Amino acid sequence: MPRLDNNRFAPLLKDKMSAESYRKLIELDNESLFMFVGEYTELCEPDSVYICDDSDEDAEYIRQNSLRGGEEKPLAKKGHTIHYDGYDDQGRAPGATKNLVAKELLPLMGALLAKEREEGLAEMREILKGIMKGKQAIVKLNCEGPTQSPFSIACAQITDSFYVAHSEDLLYRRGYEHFRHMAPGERFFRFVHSAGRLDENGNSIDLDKRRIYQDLEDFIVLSANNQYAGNSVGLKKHAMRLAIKLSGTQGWLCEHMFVMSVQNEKKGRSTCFCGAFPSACGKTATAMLPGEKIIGDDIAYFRNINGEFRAVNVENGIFGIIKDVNADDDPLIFKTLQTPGDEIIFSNVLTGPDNEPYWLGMGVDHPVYGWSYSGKWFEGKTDEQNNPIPFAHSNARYTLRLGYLENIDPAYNDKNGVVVKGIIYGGRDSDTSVPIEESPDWKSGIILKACTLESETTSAVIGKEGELAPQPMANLDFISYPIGAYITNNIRFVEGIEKVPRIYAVNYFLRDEKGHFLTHKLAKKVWLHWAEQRIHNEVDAYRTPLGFIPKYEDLKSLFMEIFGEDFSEALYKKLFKFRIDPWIAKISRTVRFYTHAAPDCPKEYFDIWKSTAHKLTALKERYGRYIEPGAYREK
Ligand code: SPV
Ligand code: MN
Repeated sequence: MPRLDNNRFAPLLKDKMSAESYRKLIELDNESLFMFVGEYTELCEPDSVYICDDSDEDAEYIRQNSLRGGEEKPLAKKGHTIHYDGYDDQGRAPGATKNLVAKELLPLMGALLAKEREEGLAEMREILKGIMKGKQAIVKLNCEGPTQSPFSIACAQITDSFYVAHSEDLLYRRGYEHFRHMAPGERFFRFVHSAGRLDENGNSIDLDKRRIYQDLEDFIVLSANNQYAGNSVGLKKHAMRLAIKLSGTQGWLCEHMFVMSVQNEKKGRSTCFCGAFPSACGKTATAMLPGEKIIGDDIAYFRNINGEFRAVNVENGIFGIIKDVNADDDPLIFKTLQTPGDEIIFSNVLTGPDNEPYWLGMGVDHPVYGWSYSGKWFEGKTDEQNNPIPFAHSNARYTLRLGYLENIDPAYNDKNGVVVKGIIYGGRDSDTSVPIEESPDWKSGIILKACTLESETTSAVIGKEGELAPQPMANLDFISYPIGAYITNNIRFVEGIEKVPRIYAVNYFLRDEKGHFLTHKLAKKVWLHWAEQRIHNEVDAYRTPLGFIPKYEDLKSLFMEIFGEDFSEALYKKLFKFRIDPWIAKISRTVRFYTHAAPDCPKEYFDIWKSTAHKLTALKERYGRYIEPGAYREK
């Protein structure tokens, strides 16, 4: 391959790589890839560079090195390992995360994380200079979506963390062969990550220099001085921000959504739903419902393929929140997490004296001492402010391949994706939205169900927990171009789609006056089966000011059929009454939010929110504070 051998980086790369690695790189005959590896090898100065192909030998090389260097430690069960992110590095770090955009675009970015591009790149060059000294850099090629499909986006990651490379091997489809088949000059996403200087426990020291900068012009993300996968694993949230930007210019969508199919055994049919929920609001639990089939739990690409609304799961694994995963609430994941032989990385949970992992809400007694994200842990341990340190972090996670799950949908690898019939938007509120409501149409679904989504903040993001925050499409942290245009692209995506999916809003978190949840965790299965029946035009519904809700009898039958459980009419009325005041308040928060968050938001959307609030205010005169299910009449 003389062409690349003459490249200005060839001598450097030959020097840093084994002959085998160099051969793997040069065989791909991809000049951009060669330049990318060369440029960042020159800047980051690793001692050596290892190029991975798709072989199991290379996957094992990564795994073994992660263990050898102490980034992961073996747990009692075969294949299970534990990784600890450093203290204060256990969630996404929005303060350190920026979308790098041209100066002219900055005023339109509103609430989005943004920084002037040239300034950001210069800052990163400083931080990355020599950052990999003393370490090996691993170059790993993966693919977003099934390989060689209309959805595929090839990705190249350089990292000095074997844990990050190992996570990518579990979470994404291997992409070396995909690169081999790419057309000359075809775009791919590029990621550079360094954990930076490490302390004696292998944790990143320079958290003050933690940065995650996405260059949206060049489709490259630079990440330094962190380990938490949401900050370090290129193909996850970094690629998502790049894909959102790219999709916005190409007419497809990248959404923060699970993909799953509801199984109606009686009718012998499988119906695909996608759902957006902010972090820790029941997304994985919905995707993993017992008796249904999972395709993915976090990120979906949507494309119009021959007039059909089709989706793929971008990923090949799950990086899931482990808190509250127990035998009763999430039986399938719980069982998988106990299965020896499966390759599973646990992170930020307690390692007990028996070398088993223990997490919050596991449903078993945990040991009174062990090793945890705060180091050596013992019952009663407190931090500097005298606050108790829990034995495991509330954003502790598990990382595993989807293929380990017994409920995987056989369609999950289909190159053209699956046809989507329903879209769900789910937030977390204790007193506003009903458990499930169907939107009258796509556009109002986007404006009144997706754009009004809010959530109480959780530990998936570093910062204060429990505050109500707007979360357009559950995607606020990942939208990478002005929000108004993003909403419009969502609305317009269905132009030319023959059968437009129905949109549903769900809320699993309604509480009674004493603060107790009104339904058990698996009740979501009933809401989904109701939506499935609606899609197949088998159940009627009551009109509400914002859409349609189930009738009592239909839910009663479903609770009986699915759980053998009685569902009382009193509970139904409590759950499904339309709460006018909280909705008016929600809409006024929405208007306030978009006014500052989305400077490019079209007036039309504000008009819809404002007229909805007026309509609700008028309805209060007629119905009082609540509208009982079935009582509402459209004028
Ligand atoms: C989320 O918080 O939405 C996640 C985990 O999926 S992270 O990778 O941290 O974004
Ligand atoms: Mn997510």
